[in-house]
Amino acid sequence: MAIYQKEYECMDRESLKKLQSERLVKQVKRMYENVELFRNRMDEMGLKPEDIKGVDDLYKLPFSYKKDLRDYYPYGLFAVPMKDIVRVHASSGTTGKQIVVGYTRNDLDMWSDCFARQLYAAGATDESFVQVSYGYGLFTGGLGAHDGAQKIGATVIPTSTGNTQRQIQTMIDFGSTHLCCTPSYACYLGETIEEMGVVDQLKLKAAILGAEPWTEEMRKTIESKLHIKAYDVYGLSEIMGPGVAYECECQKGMHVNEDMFIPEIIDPDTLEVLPIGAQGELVFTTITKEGFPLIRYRTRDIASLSLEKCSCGRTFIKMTKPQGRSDDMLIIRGVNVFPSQIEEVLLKVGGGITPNYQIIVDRVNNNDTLDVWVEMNEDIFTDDVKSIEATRKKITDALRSVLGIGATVKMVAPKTITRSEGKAKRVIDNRKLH
Ligand code: DLL
Repeated sequence: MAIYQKEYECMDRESLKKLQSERLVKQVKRMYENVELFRNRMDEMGLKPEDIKGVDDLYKLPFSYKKDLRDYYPYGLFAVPMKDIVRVHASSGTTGKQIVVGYTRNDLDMWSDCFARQLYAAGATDESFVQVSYGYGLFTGGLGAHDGAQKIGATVIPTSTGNTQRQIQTMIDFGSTHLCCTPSYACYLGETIEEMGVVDQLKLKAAILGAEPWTEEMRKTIESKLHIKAYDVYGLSEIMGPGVAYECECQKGMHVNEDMFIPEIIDPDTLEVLPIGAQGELVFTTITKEGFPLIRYRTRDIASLSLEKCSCGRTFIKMTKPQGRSDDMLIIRGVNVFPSQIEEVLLKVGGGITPNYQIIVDRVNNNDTLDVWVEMNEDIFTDDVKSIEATRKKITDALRSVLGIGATVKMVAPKTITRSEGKAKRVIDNRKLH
């Protein structure tokens, strides 16, 4: 498959380190001059821009946090005058006040390269039809994918989310070859396509899915429902948007766009930088961003990095699929549980259950409870009670063995769990209400 910017994507590691170092030194100097919070933090540490001579000095720099974006809301961390900011995006996340990010013309250009690299890696060209079913608006998904598709000269079909049956008709009529949306929406589209019985009318070859955690089991489900190859794309508004890291045809982790972002993995408790391969919190430094640069931003996403040679030829480091934000991690009866672990169990058990589920956590008599609602498909739903009970037991046993704690599994009728058009809301934690 073609590589969009081989000169960067396949750069030898030594030249890449040199490029990163040059860019980092410039970025630190620019930020010290233009971002008050950053200057204050450096001053407090007795650190001057001249002390940063290259990537080996990165560890000396102060971290930045989501709270900084809230404290300096809306524009207090921008490093250029507002006249140079040509677009803003915002993210509300799952908790609290929204955060605002801004881009210069050059930032948008670099960002579109990030997504263009992803599209090429998924086999798209100027002859492709890219349907963007991420939400358009303040969310970075829609416009981020849109600009990338336009950059490679593909025909963009900007459907945004929602109106699922019409989306599918458009997909058929306009001959969409590449689909960009969240994995949960791809699942919903797949389910509706099946119901409409139109899978053979699709020209779809690949989907580029991200913005929320999803498992390998979910990938298999989507690929088989839509008859496509599904690629994982990672990003976050604070750093850029979709395309901070992108998956190649090998589907073994996502290449981080290291000419623009330097990743680190830290231990979130000790703040120690961990060696390549260790799992921990992802931290990013933006080395080309002008409008809203960030140094050592703590993403709260849990992942690991790998420098293993990739057979696609790209030399950029790879990150694993984040299991979820540490903020999304549930602590149930003292045990850490990621919703994605539950998804993995459910889809592995398979046999009559759909990829739709809901996790309900509560506290009864000072004890945490974990309920997992699993939606059945029509086949098992109309089966006898015995086989439904057997599946329920299988799931209960598998959950206990993977999570190390018991869960109450409830099998619910087809179509009872709300479908998602954007990021799915899998967890209801009622403990916060008490
Ligand atoms: O979700 C940007 C994006 C749009 C990425 C479209 C990919 C595709 P935010 O709304 O700021 O930005 O949310 C960022 O979503 O910190 C992760 O926790 C999660 N996330 C994003 N991509 C993935 C992924 C966009 N591929 C937050 N796998 C991040 C798992 C992901 N989690």
